[in-house]
Amino acid sequence: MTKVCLTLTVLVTALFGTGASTAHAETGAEAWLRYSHLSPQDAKRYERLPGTTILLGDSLLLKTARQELASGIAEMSGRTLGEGVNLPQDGAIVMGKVSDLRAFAPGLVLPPELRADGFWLKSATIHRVQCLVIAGTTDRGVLYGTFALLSKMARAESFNALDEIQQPYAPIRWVNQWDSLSGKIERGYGGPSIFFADGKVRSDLTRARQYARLLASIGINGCTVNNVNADLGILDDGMITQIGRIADAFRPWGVQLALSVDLSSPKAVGGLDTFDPLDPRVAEWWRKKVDEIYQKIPDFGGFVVKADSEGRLGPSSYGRTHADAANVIARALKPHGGVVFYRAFVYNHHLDWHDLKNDRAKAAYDNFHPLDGAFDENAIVQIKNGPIDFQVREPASPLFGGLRRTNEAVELQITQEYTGQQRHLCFLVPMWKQVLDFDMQVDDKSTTVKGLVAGRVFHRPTGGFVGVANVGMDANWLGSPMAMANLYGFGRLAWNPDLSAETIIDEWTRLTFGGDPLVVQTINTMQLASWHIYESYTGPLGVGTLTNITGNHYDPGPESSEENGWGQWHRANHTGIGMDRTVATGTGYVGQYSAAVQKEYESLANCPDNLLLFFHHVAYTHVLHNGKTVIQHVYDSHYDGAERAAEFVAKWRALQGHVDEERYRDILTRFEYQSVEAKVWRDAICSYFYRMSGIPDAKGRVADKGVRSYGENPLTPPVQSDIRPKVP
Ligand code: GCV
Repeated sequence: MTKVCLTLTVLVTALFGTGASTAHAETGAEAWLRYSHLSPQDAKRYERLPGTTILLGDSLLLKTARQELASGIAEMSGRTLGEGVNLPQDGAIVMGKVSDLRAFAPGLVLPPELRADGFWLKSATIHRVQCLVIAGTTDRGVLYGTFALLSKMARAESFNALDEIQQPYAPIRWVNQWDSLSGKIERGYGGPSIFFADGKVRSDLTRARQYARLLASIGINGCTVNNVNADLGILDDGMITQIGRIADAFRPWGVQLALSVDLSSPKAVGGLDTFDPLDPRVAEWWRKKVDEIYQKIPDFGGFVVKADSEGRLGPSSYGRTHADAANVIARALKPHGGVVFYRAFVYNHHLDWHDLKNDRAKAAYDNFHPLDGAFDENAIVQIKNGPIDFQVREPASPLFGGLRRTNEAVELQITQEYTGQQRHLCFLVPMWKQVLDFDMQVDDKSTTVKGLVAGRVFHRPTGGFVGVANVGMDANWLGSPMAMANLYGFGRLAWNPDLSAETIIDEWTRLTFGGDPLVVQTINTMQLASWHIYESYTGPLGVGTLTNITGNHYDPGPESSEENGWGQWHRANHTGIGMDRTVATGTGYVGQYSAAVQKEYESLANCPDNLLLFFHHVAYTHVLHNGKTVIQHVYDSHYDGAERAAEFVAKWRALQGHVDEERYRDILTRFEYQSVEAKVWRDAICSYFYRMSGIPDAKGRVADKGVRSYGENPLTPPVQSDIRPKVP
């Protein structure tokens, strides 16, 4: 299997860089850009598609767009597009900026002003000839319009009377990679880095080019290539020259490259005796370093900074604020148009857990709310979706509603660190949507998280969406073909957070597996149910994490997530469970929300069951809104979740013969593994709470299986990567 994958990878790699794809070797490498040959019936819809492209301009991005269109159409329909300058009698596909279209087709009524990178797809008559227009406000917009058109064709949507405007919800639509120069990826489950190996940039950057193409196809316009726990060597002169090669690979796809940097760099590698952000020598150091970067990478995007967090140095070393730290870098970037993302993931990981008022969840708001208005206009505070750390369910971080005069971006985690590490199916779009749609009710007005981060609520100059992706060298990018729905979904939501999870998964499934109704219906249903199922057999009722928090963040480990400084999670004891975060009797975290949201979370009566244990400590016998006691719900949820996870196997088996054999087998093995793993979780967690509470399961299923909280799974999923955590 591995050998086959490798051989196919080489084949794909050889052909894929320019946008041309292969004869569809089913490794998952092409992800949603498969451009499968259309059935004769579907192909009929596109018979009248013009056979010539006319490009209004000659920029690199426009040329990329034309090439992508030509190769996509050739693969799907077998037709070869010609390239023209003048309109032929049988029409043309006209591609260019709206501003250039005005001159080319003066009679055409153009759409009202679009935002940057927006596009217009229009079936139009130009000079009495029937044409198809792909127009963008920017060259990047034309490329995005091209991908949108090809996606429609791949899903057999008609182009008749096409008249569609799309524009991005926010200017920032970035991914972060947590790659280190050694080639390892922190929390990466899809193989080693596509950018770095052995302390250097890889000599072959084919995968980086392919990645940029995938990102562009879903509207992502920036990528930070190295870990937020940044290697100090990333800013070495020689390294910047090497990194320039990655930027070259990204450029044709309109993806800006950015770097994570360590705040202590001026001292650690810059030869200064300080990194105090208010020291003029430090400001000068950053200015020179940034100038040097822009000389080599003129379209450089900017920096991401993790400071005073999990052992990284920060402004507290000099009694300075996070705004001081962000601004010294922002000012160096400003003349070049770059931005700095300053992460709000700042907390004390040595909290005294004996003190019940201590609460890691409060940290981001406590640290950043007082600094509102102190950040420069090209600084963006990057905020994780929840107040803790990418758990299976958290409320939206109150910090989103706590900044009015500061740019914000939401940080979502595509790589499934706490949600099954790509070995379990867990489609995260429904979870992300709950956060993005959450109404913070600032000033008693409708103020959704998506509106806040996009800068729409408080009229900020920039902001948006960041996803921690962590793709790797595995042929299928994330280690599992099904997990790619999360990367696709992130891009689609960053482009348009109003899209429903149903729409997004339906697009993804059709593009990834084709339009067979049984396949589409089965995969869509499984994906849409998967987050809830995973939550049911791992950590229901908003209990946070029950995973092994001090180890691999994967196995069940409810004991490990208590009584340590890294955070207080579930506070289970012999009488009750949950973390009291109320204002009245708890840590006071609830007080960080607007008054209207506080009302929802502060009282047991209003708090939704699915977040109960995040906000309240209750007796095991407390009765939920759904009528069950907490302990019985815990038991039932784990049994139900494990059963539903096991059903994935039979559902998938029904697709044999409808999905190519290679992906069919690969995914089947994963579901078989997951079905066993879900039972391991069920037994570990039920057993733990039975020991804790002493209350038997009303249905007689639960027994005390001993203190070791996780069992053995004899199955292993197919592993393409050599750096996955080992199954215990
Ligand atoms: C990159 C969590 C992860 C870390 C990660 C950190 C962060 O703690 O476990 O691996 O570090 O978040 O987001 O900075």
